Amino acid sequence: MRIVDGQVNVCCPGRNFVTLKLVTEDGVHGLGDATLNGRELSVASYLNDHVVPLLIGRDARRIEDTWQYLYKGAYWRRGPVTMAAIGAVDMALWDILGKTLDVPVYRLLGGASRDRVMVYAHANGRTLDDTVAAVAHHASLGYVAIRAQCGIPGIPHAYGIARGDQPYEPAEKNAPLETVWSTERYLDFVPSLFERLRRELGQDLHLLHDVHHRLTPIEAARLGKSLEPYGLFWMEDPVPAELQEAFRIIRHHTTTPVAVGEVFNSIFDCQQLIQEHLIDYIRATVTHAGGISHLRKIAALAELHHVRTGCHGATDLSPVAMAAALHFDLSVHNFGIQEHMPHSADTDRVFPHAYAFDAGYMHPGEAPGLGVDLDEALAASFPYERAYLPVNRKLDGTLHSW
Ligand code: CS2
Ligand code: MG
Repeated sequence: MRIVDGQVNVCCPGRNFVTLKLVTEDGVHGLGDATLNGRELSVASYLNDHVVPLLIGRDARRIEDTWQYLYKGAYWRRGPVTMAAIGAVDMALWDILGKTLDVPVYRLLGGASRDRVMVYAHANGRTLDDTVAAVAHHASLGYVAIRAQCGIPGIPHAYGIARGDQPYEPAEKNAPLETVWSTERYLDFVPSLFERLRRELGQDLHLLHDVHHRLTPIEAARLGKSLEPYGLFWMEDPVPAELQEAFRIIRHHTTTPVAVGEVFNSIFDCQQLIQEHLIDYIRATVTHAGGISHLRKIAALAELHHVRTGCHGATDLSPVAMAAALHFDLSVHNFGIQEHMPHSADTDRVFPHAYAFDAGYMHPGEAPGLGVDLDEALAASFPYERAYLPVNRKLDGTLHSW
């Protein structure tokens, strides 16, 4: 079953997506998501110029060997561009295998370990009142786990808050938006949000919060400690994670569970975090961490150390990645939770899919392969638009972590 063609589709049905399509000599095609938010065209070039020519003529069934060939053969290992490209190839090959055998991908991964996949929603608001209302609204939609982000008094455009009446979308068209940050105001304010959420909405909901890499370890320890009375499901990305040993400081001071890894691209980014039990949830995902094959290795290491998965699932991961994540989530034993940020109606039309949401849970569906397609004619009506994630400065103008 030789690969005879590979095409890279770049489209913008509300936000940019890069999709790899591989075709076999039997006319079966598979899709992979290669979207790297704000740096999309670099992965498109990596695939078009350097990877697709190597795939022509290869046996599409040799998924692991192709992964090793692209990873080790490049000499230049790891990095988000390389790993997103390899991830897209890997997803496309699992998709092809499932279609060829006429089974959904999760069956090839050992079958379902659970009946359905718990997901968490995003709720955000400019004020405490707005945020409490947004969390209550998502609970009324059936979500059992909700991430709460709130505007901070005195901080314009706090992280994770929608602008105007639009749904929250991290990237901005043209130049990056410059936002302002104050650790002091944030640390003073955030506990009041969760105190109110618990008081008004009770103990049953799983509540999550994303710090977006903005604190130092001792500040993160203080935040975790101050949130302990509210029993969070997790505190996400409390500090930049390049320095894995820094998490020892957080761990030493607080029992608030820690989730990390949406920017990780390989098992080596989280090896120490997992082996030393410094985190509770690993958020690496199929696109940016080298596809289903590599993510399963991360999950297997995590399983040994009581760490569960919590895959990144923001809107910059396309429906192809969402489907792949759901097949992974359904099958892997140490699954924890899956992020779910619904895509725009245009995105859902460009990528028709078999996966579905029902009362706080999702399922990848029973279609063969990943169960997602790409409407290329429709995608062509949404051409690429340059967009960037915001940058973040302290009150005195110093560039801060984003
Ligand atoms: C966020 C994302 O979903 C999350 O947890 O951190 O919104 C993130 O900012 C984007 O996905 C970056 O591409
Ligand atoms: Mg995050």
